[in-house]
Amino acid sequence: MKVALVGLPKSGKSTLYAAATGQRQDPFAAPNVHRSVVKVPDPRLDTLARLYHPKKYTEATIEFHDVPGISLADAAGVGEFRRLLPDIRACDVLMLVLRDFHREDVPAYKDRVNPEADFAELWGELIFADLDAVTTRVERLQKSLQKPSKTHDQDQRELNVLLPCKEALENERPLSTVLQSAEDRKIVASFGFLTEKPLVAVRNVSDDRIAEPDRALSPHARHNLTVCAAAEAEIAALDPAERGPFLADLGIEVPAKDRLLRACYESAGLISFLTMGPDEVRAWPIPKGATAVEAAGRIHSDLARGFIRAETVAYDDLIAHHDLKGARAAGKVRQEGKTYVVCDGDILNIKFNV
Ligand SMILES: Nc1nc2c(ncn2[C@@H]2O[C@H](COP(=O)(O)OP(=O)(O)OP(=O)(O)O)[C@@H](O)[C@H]2O)c(=O)[nH]1
Ligand SMILES: [Mg+2]
Repeated sequence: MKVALVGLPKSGKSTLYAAATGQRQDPFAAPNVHRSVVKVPDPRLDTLARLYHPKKYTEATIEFHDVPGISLADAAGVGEFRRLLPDIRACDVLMLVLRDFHREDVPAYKDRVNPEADFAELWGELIFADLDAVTTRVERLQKSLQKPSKTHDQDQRELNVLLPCKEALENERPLSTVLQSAEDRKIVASFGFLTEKPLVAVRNVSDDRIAEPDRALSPHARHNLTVCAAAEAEIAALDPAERGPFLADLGIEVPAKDRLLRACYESAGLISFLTMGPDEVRAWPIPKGATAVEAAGRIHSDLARGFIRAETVAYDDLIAHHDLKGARAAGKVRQEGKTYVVCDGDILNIKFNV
């Protein structure tokens, strides 16, 4: 999964990126997108690794993209946003970083500190960028449909999906409310529409307000987090042993990194299934509602193609009966078919034949 940190200039994106990834940005680096992969900690994997001593241990990962600030105040800023758009469109989740701290030495965008207003401004820009892409494509399709062509039926299908999209965007409704069926989403997937992606709103507060509760900034955000990016970046840089006392001192229970990762996972509608063996224990992200054969395909296309059944045990059942042998004796190991809907924490052993 890829997550784009997006926001107005100097809202604290690179600082939040440091908090999430441990990678500090060189302040003099060129204003390009920076990427870093973060392992998603999963205590269930730790336990399985202790039980089975595998050679390898593989967490799910999230790739964060630190996008330079989007300034919409002038033509140069709008041009810069255009340049950055393909990278943002390639991400699965948009994390909007909204400034809610005052600092004399770091001028605020439009001289205001107002996360709600900043959200609304960014939101308008997301809608506009999608509308721009849809309008251009609709015009092109309408033109090509006037002449006979090999792609006529395909173009007509695409137009049928895009016209309601255009109407929604003109009424400032996001595409997540229009593109309901998997089929429609597939037809327009290559656009990477911004208003189709889940949004996580992060309100970046100053150190003295670090304990403020999360606050909804917009009904369009699936998750709203209150974070002090500057303090959290320091926390991320600490030795794990030093972290506990530092957090307690600040009055924080969970470091921002964990909250950010969880919000990304949940907003993208992902769960994890697990695999284990002498070679590797591993967590695999899949969409909620995915079936056993889809989970198998996530591991390797051969496993989906030659799928016979999935030997399945819930992680909690395995632990309650100490190990696989115990779980089996208690009748907790099930044989599931292709259409079984995988649950978070299912340990799967795919039987296949190709
Ligand atoms: N007090 C305080 N300062 C912060 C916080 N987050 C960021 N800053 C400061 O604000 C300045 C800008 O932070 P960055 O993280 O570089 O902001 P940015 O959004 O990446 O900036 P651009 O990429 O230029 O748009 C830096 O001097 C940070 O130290 C915060 O939570 N509290
Ligand atoms: Mg930055």
